[in-house]
Amino acid sequence: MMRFSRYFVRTAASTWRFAAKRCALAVAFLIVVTFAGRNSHAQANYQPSPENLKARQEFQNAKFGMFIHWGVYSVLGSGEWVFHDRALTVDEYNRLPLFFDPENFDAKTWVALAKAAGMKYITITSRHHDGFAMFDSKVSDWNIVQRTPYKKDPLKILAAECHRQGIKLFFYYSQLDWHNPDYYPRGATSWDNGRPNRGDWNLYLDNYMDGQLRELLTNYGPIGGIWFDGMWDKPDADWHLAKTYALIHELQPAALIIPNHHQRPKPGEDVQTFERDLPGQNTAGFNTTSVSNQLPLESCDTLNGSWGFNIADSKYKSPAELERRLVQAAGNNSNLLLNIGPMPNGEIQPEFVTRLQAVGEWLSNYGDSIYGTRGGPIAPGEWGVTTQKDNKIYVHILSWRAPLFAIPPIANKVVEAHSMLDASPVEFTQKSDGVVLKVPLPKSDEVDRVVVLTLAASH
Ligand code: FHN
Repeated sequence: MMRFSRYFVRTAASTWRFAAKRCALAVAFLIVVTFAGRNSHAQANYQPSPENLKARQEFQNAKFGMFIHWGVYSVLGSGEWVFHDRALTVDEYNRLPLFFDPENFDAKTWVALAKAAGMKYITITSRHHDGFAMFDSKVSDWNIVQRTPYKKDPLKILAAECHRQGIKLFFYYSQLDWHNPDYYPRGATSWDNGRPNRGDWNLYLDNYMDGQLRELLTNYGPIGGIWFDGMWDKPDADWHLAKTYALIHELQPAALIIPNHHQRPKPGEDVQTFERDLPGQNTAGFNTTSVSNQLPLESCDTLNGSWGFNIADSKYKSPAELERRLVQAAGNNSNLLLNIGPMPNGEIQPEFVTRLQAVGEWLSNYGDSIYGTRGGPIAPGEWGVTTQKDNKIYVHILSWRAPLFAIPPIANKVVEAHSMLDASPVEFTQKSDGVVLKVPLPKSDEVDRVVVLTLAASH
């Protein structure tokens, strides 16, 4: 409901702006077009470097990542939008960091949990829409080192641990800022929170935001990339994307730019991401764009219903649901970035831990059908999906009720088929109109019957 109202706020605001634009003078219209044009060119003539192209492949091979929303908002246990949802003033929100002291934060445990879950990368909020830097930033004192009793930089500690344990670290960075007065003119999610009615947009982008991005790309070793969010708050603004994207690619050519702007990918962006939907679906209401066939794809979702720690949210997805979601993502040629919101004391709640461990256990048996694969040759459906790697097609049957299972024609000859469950052979017949597999009915706790088809080499 809360989520709905947020998007409603956004939708209502953009509808109003749209109506206003239609009535506005042609000249105003031209300005909007020019601004949108600037963003749509983003980093024009961008040629990804060889390191970047390699990083894209590795990203696609990784398939499963841990999303972490963690900030001073977690103190209130009411999600990461609490500043906005309770319409707090800046002065009121400024008190929150005083209570953020995550004495039990242990990067080793976090990274070990991601690994136990079979996750290959971590994407953590370096700052969310409250603009609060969860890292040691010299650009402003609105950061964890200067404003909290904790006084340390958890991203530094986490980055070191990720490097030690061989996990890639990405930084989520909110372009939207509810705290900085220079985020002006304000966007669709704004409310009167005590900021002055003036501000310098150019200063916000070129000094503040790019300054912090420079810090994130220079002080934490090689990072996987930057995961942007919040442009949807001011879709018509000039976000100086060309400048920002060029800065990132110059500082770390292999770092991937992953924008969650819900628009078509723009030049300079390296991954297309989808929030709470698989690529091509739109159950969330804002995933209306077409799916890129050039860029790696990612889909993010929550383990319960919240991004930031929410003490009242117990809508945990079961391990079976999570496994199914991962399989569907892989079959749609996408990664799954699964979110947890750690508690303000730095611990990850047990409901998340046990579920992630269960997914990791499943992956220890079925990982070959997920990691390093790409979407398979058969269109995903209610029944399931396919993934493929080298001369293997993995048929992931998620729903079936009959002992015979038919799939559409496959170009190459199938030379062998077996069940991944126990390596037992699967009888099959291949004809020009399809392949029929003999698959015994599922066991009661079976999430995914994976049949591995080995193909003859094509000549
Ligand atoms: O508003 C945010 C939300 O808090 C969360 O960070 C998600 C993650 O994809 N993105 C935004 C909504 O699009």
